Amino acid sequence: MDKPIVTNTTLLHDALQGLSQTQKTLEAKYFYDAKGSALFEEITSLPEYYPTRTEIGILRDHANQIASELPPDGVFLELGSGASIKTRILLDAMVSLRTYCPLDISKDFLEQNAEQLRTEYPQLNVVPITADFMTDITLPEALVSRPKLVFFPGSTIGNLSRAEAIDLLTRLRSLPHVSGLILGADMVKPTDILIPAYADASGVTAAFNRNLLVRLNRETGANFIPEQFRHEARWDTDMSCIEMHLVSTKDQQVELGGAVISFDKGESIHTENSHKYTTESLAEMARSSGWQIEQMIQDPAALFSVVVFSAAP
Ligand code: AVJ
Repeated sequence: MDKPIVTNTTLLHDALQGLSQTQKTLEAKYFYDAKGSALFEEITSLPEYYPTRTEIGILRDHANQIASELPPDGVFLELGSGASIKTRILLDAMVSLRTYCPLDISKDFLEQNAEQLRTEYPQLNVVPITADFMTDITLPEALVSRPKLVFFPGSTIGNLSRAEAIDLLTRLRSLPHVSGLILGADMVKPTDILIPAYADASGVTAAFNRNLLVRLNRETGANFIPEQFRHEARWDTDMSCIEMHLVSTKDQQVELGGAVISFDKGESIHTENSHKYTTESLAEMARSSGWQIEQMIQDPAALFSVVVFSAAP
């Protein structure tokens, strides 16, 4: 038998680790290869997937009010790609902004988007920072003493556990000269809205979920048959969390990095958590991380919140 070709040893290591647990898991961060990123883009315009369009609506309707949070000579620091329409809505409203720092783990993506923004906003100093905000947020020396407003949109925070979210918010609160944080957070709502948002009728989210297995096959030489796993979205009431799973449709075995992984029919791989919040749980997170909630801006149906945190003591 030929030895499978492994091009991503970190992915192989993490997958072996996750798939050897009682509840098999794969980490959601691995969704975003080129194909996965394109599928996520497609998800954001699905009729069932309300978060992106709702957050954009809130940002548009309250752009000036949010932009007024920028302190004089402030740096606007965004966690995430900075590629999006959301960034531009706020950049357009922040007429006095001189320095914009997108922070992202993917260097190529960052540089490409930074170049694009420099042409669109010639007066703006775009300073991309390649970093994993889950481990370290180190700013260039020239920016350390400048006042800062942080932007963390998209309910990306929802992927984090409660403890991880509080740890991140605490680290953001302790950035030198930080004055505020604009956070996008998705709210708890009835399951007849939540479940279809994560299990759409046209099957795009299912393809996004199964693409993890396609990626594992390509980058670790595994031999998953993606069609033999069914996409499922579940609501965990206690955790206020949507869980995505890939459920094995039969007893089967998969080879991965020299190991054989057995699946019983009906056994699942847990692939993502997407936490949903309430005004109370957001207030509690703020308290636990040293932030003050200044405003909680919502759409009329209260599906999504853009929360304005201030560092005021
Ligand atoms: C990118 C983490 C905000 O949780 O809604 C969308 C990812 N997963 N559909 C979310 C996702 C399935 C998304 N976040």
